[in-house]
Amino acid sequence: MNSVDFDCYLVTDRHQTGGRPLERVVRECLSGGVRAVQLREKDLPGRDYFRLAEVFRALTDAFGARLLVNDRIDVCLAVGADGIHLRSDSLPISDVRRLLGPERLIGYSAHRVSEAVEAERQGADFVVLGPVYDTPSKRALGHPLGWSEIRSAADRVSVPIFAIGGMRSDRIAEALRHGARGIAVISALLRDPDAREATGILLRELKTKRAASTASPF
Ligand code: 3NM
Repeated sequence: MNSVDFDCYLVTDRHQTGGRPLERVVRECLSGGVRAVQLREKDLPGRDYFRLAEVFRALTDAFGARLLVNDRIDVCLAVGADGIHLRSDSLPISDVRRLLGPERLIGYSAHRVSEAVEAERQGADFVVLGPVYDTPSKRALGHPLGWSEIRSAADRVSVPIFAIGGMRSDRIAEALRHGARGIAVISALLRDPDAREATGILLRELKTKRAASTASPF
């Protein structure tokens, strides 16, 4: 149960859908094949976040997909989500593991290699590392990391690493080449007028490039 069985991690931001309801756009992504969604609507009050999480639990269940909730352990438990996604200002990973038990997934947002190493040590199941490229919502984090940080994190931790920040289909080959398990995305899918089609393109690219990167040289 507690396994990272996806390589494209869709992160939500209802402000990036061009006025379309978030649920509708995420449904399109799920029907295009997305297997894991992180509900991340940081500006919603608890009650609204919980209600939205209920809707997303039903939606992801209908597609047999994973639902992870950003930061809110109470909301994660209340809606029966598959996991939690933590960040540096969340409760410590090891305490969350104690609260949630071994079955639920714990993802962690890291911004440098040392944080990825520490997240694994504390019991995270996977790490999202970025921003790899410049991305408007993350300029406060400073300079983009570039691919070398993904490479050194992948060399130092054994949990899967997902590259985030400016990920698009034409950057998948680089992500995999630098040791990432996959990518985490917002705008590449949520901003696309045809999110189902965009998801299909992204997932086909992941599959093709993964097959190429694991092909035997002989
Ligand atoms: N976290 P897009 S970058 C939510 O570096 C988020 O931790 C980041 O959006 C990090 O796919 C980011 O549109 C935004 O670039 C990702």
